[in-house]
Amino acid sequence: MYTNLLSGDQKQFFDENGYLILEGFFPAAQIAQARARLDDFWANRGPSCPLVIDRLDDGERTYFREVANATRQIPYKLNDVHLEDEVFRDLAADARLTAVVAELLLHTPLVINTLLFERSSQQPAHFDTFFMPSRTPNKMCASWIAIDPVTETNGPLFYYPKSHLIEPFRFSSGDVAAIDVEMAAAGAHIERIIGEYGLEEMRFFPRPGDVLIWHAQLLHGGATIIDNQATRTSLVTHYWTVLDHPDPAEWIVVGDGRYLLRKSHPAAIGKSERAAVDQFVRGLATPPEHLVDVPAGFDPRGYLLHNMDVFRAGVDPYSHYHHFGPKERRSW
Ligand SMILES: O=C(O)CCC(=O)C(=O)O
Ligand SMILES: [Fe+2]
Repeated sequence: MYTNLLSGDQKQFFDENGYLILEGFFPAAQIAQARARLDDFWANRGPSCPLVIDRLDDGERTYFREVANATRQIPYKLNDVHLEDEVFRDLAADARLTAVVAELLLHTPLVINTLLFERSSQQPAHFDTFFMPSRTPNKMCASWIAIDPVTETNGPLFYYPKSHLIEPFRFSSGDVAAIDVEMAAAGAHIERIIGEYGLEEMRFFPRPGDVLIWHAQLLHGGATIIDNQATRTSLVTHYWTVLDHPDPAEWIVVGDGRYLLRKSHPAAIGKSERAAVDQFVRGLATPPEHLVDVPAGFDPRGYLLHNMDVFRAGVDPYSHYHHFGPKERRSW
């Protein structure tokens, strides 16, 4: 186990600014291996490959094994490659990187997902807590590992230093987790705080092997792609801590005490079916009081999207989780 990898100045910088850049963190050979592995993925997508790919132009989610080779030319995101491949797992859960994350979160990190991009997400400014709030507030951060060099033309990651210090936006639930129909209001709030606090946009122009770590509440996004020919491969890893999943049955432990959340790959769900899930969730009553073992922060939408058999059977996600969730190791 590594300890004290960060200087006091680095920790203070992270606390004050909401991000930290680690130049030359990964050796060139390891990064070259990751780039080659991505080519392998595309060349050898077997019928049993469970990976799911999101097209970022139309939001369509498909099984990686089913998409045409031409899909590689549009912005896309491959989900959770770390569960299938040790090269990416060893980046996301690198012993030194997770030790750094542990020093920032003051607890043992748990890899909850990885997103492998070959181009910018072109995602507008957002907080990751919209989509994956940790159950223990602020015990979350993300790492962004550069696999390709980044320039102005291939859609750099952008971020707003110190934005993590601003009171978080709360949806009508009182929570930071996004409610789909309120995203326009969240976007307007973001525009407003950028002006009000005079937040300054910074862009990350890393060399391969550089890493940027951001705080759960740091405002960031992916810049517009100017040159679509120039790839901008990067691996994003989101970490919670083991506090959020205290049951060791939920961990995959690798090497010397590095923890991945044990989870299944999401199902590939078309846009119309996803809209049907959203509608179903909007119509749900709050959980009946006797369902006491539904954990705080339980996400009924996420539960259905991960367990489409439950949705297709028309079963209430709270009730299903209560009766079968933990027993059947259902993820959400
Ligand atoms: O790299 C990007 O384009 C942004 C990625 C991002 O915001 C994320 O994965 O949380
Ligand atoms: Fe993000």
